[in-house]
Parts: sequence; C-alpha cells; structure tokens
Amino acid sequence: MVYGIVTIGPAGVGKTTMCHALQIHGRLHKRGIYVVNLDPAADTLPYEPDIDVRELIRVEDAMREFGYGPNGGLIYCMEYLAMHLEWLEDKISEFGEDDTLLFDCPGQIELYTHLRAMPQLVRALQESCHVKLCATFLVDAVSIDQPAKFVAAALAGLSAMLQLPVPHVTVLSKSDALGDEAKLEAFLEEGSAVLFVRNQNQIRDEEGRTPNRSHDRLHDAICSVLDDHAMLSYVPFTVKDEDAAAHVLAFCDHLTMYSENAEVNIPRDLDGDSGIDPSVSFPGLG
Ligand SMILES: Nc1nc2c(ncn2[C@@H]2O[C@H](COP(=O)(O)OP(=O)(O)O)[C@@H](O)[C@H]2O)c(=O)[nH]1
Ligand SMILES: [Mg+2]
Repeated sequence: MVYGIVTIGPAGVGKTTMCHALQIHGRLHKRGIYVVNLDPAADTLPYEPDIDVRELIRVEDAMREFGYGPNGGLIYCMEYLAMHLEWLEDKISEFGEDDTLLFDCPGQIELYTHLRAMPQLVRALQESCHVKLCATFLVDAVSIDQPAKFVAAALAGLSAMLQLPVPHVTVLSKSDALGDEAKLEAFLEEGSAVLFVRNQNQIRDEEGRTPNRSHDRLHDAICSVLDDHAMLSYVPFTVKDEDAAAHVLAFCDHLTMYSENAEVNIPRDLDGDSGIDPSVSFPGLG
C-alpha cells in the first residue's frame, strides 16, 4: 500500500516548507517519505523532488506557447496534468509497500473551489494508483487572531474539503509567527469553533472595541454548523519545532490508517546500516 498526503492551501502559507520538513523527518526516522512537486510554477525548491511535474510541463512553457499570464499558465498546466495522468501513474508505480508520498500542490485557490483538475487528480491517485490518501489544508495560524479571519479560513478549508473527497486535517501553519502561544493552546484545547469565536468576542467587548453584532451572529451560525458536523480538526505546525512534523504526520497516519497497516520502512535512497543520513538536518533549526 502506498500512502499519500495532498498538501493544499493558499500561496505562501508554508506547503512546500512543511513537505520539506516531513521529508527530512522521514529520513531521520527511517521512514520512506517522498515528495511529489505538483507545482509547475515552482522556481526553486528547498527539497529534491522524487517526482516533479515540471518534467511534464512548466508554467513558462504554457505562458510562452499560449500567451497566458502566470495564473492562466498555472491553470493550463494543472489541466494538462489532469489530461496526462498516466504520466503520474507511471511515476507512482515505482513506489511500493508503505511508502508515503507528499503531494506539494500549487496555491491557486480556484483549484480547490471549482476547477476540475484537482478532483480528477485525487480520484486517479485513489482509483488508478490505489494510494491511500488524506489532505492537509494549510491556513496561516494568524487566522485565529480575529473571528472574521478564522471563519474565512475555515470556509476556504471547507470548500477544499467539499471538492476533494478525502479525509482532511487543517494545519495551522507558521504557528511561531502568531507570537501568542497561549492563544494557540486555548484555541486547540477549546475544540469548538463556536466557543472560540464567542470568547474572542467577549474579550473584544471587555476591551471596549466596537462590535459588529450582525457579523457576530453570522460567525456564530457558521461555527455552529462546523461544530455540529465535526467538519474541521486542527493541528499546529511550525518549521521551528522539529516535533511539529511528527505531530502532523501522526494526524495524517491516523486518517490514512498508516500505522495500523504499515511496517517501518527504510528510505530507498539511504543504504547505510542505520538509514540515518548524518548530513540531514531539520529546516529552520540550522
Ligand atoms: N516563521 C515561519 N515562516 C515560515 C514557516 N513555514 C514557511 N515559512 C515561510 O513562508 C514563506 C512561504 O513558504 P512556502 O513553503 O514556500 O509556501 P507555499 O507557497 O505554501 O509553498 C517562506 O518564506 C517560508 O520561509 C514557519 O513555520 N514559520
Ligand atoms: Mg510551494
């Protein structure tokens, strides 16, 4: 069984960095974790991709050939990939028992709201490649700073969840940049979107900041739906904490049932006795 984690979310939210961190975690812990770059517009990558969509098509080619801008070029490339999925299926067939593939995706939000390329890709991974998949939707941890930002980010994640029929976990990325560990912990412990938003509004009222009661009611209603249907689960991630990669991976393993089915596996590019490459260090820890 091959396992897969589709890493999605807006541009700049930290998808590529998290994939790199998980790849390094795999090397350090003797687990076969490989990265599939699905971003045809990626310029430089911090990791060496094990599969790279840029071998099939690059955004510059689409821009030059058809006169598209960067966004149109990217969409063209993803649709081209969706029409040539046999290329990806062929590459994935080289991976085997208990390998985990991280799919580092582009950030264009329309890929997760209404375009067909990503759902087609996910379906092919599941049905043709038999990859056991889950998705991580990344939102910047600063979204828990204000109820309006939190609700908007939750709805973006929900839209992706409705488009891609795989179990999701929402990753609060760059949690170090929030600069408020207590708030992050309170949010994670609360475990309820409604209670979190109500608490934030209470703090706002106590501090004498101007409320918008109609927005409060709307946020409350949306959060009630999220809570009632247990639609979103959250896990924090920062590249500055090595344990955070293990934590995200544990969540994903739970969703794909990796640990119940898999044997611990030595990465294919490491042939030493221990399987640990001493030159590997965690990004962000220098
Ligand atoms: N402070 C902080 N910055 C991060 C973290 N992860 C990524 N970044 C930075 O955010 C920017 C975008 O990251 P990237 O992984 O390329 O985002 P992507 O577009 O979603 O793939 C880069 O400058 C990263 O160095 C993090 O955990 N903490
Ligand atoms: Mg990226």
